[in-house]
Amino acid sequence: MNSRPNSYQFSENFWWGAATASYQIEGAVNEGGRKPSVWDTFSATPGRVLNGDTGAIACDHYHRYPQDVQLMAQLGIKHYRFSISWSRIMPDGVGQVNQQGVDFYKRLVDNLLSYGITPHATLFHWDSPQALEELYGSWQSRQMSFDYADYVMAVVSRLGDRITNWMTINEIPCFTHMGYALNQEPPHAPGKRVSLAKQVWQASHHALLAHGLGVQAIRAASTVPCSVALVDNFAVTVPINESPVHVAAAKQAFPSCGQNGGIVFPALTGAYSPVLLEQLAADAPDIQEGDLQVIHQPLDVFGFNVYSGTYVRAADNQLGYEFLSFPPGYPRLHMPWLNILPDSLYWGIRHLSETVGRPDLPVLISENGCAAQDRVNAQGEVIDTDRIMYLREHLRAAHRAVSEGYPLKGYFLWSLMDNFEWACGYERRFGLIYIDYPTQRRIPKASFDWYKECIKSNRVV
Ligand code: IFM
Repeated sequence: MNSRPNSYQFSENFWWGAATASYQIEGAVNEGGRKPSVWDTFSATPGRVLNGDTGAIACDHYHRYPQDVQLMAQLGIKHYRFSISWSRIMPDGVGQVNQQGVDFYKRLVDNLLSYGITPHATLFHWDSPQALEELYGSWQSRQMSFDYADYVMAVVSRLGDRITNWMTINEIPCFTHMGYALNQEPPHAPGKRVSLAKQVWQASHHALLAHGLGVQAIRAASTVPCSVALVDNFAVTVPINESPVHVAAAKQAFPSCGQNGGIVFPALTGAYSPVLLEQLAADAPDIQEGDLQVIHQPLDVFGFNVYSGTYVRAADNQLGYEFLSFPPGYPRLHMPWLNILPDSLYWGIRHLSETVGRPDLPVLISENGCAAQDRVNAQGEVIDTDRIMYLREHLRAAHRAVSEGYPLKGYFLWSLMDNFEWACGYERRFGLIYIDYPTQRRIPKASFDWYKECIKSNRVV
């Protein structure tokens, strides 16, 4: 008998992992045959990124990956999610494959495997080749979807012997809706402003199509059985309390929250949400015949990135619900949007099952973590108890999902180490490992030891 009912014990086969992305950690932007991505151009443009930071050096992971993999082994993770840079593999976006780029990822993956760490590769985490931005405006063009699929084919046919866990695209709303929309704060590459909402939805439709074509390309190119996922940061509606009336309101509000109705719905059900299409009216994207079948590919797992959520309550209005804004003193970590709402993790998983209607689809938390105002103390330590509190509460929510029978397979903490946090540059730190950027010294934080203990004992400590 379990004498500690609240010990938050996970099953032996729960996957404990950590995540990063190419442009945020690799650096070496002019090495190994790589050519610029939209993020090189964007971050080099004055005023785009805080303090003028760029990913030119980042964590220098391109050179220091052996040390970073050693730290992963020390942490005890058995799963590592990273991304492959399109600009390293196909520097011009299309055509010639750059063998030096392929070789870098082979070295990294072989190193991971030698420590018994399973690689999970994201094929696109925002750093698309600048050449395609110049050629046809990247995601504004339908051609981008087909070029992405060719790139995927090139990667999987070369690395599919050692990587069997693939994630097509990370967070479509960010590089489309945030990349093109008017008044986007903070700005996001490519940072080109379009004049109509329809053009923004068209860009995300192209990204969905790329995902579908990418899944087909992975399955065609992999010579061994593999797992394929889409990663999305859909918006989570959280009931103000769990009485039936507010739970119903949270479900009803879900398709209209963020871009849910136009991204997670078509990807997982094969149709844009009718509620969203009605709201969008003339702003809805043009959908060609057959697109939705391509987009709605069978997946092996769904990657859910979760950081916060939106409270909803039932309301006596036409919709039957209302979204609630956060009160001024609501607890928040070190990003303007990082309101602490750990129930989002549980509710996101439950919505996938009950609201999107996919209880059959296994889920991975592909990102969860927080930025904190980390400081190295006089003893040379970083005591990030705020991060530990945030993570602990989210893992408890993950445990609730598992214990209620939802199909959660594992958890990837964002992030293994501090890195280039896009428009916020290096000022915002999400890592378990502190990076002293001037020296590139790695300092495991208190949260590193805490997570290590969770992994070792397979429970939330
Ligand atoms: O750093 C990002 C990551 O690239 C995508 N998901 C959110 C993280 C924190 O903002």
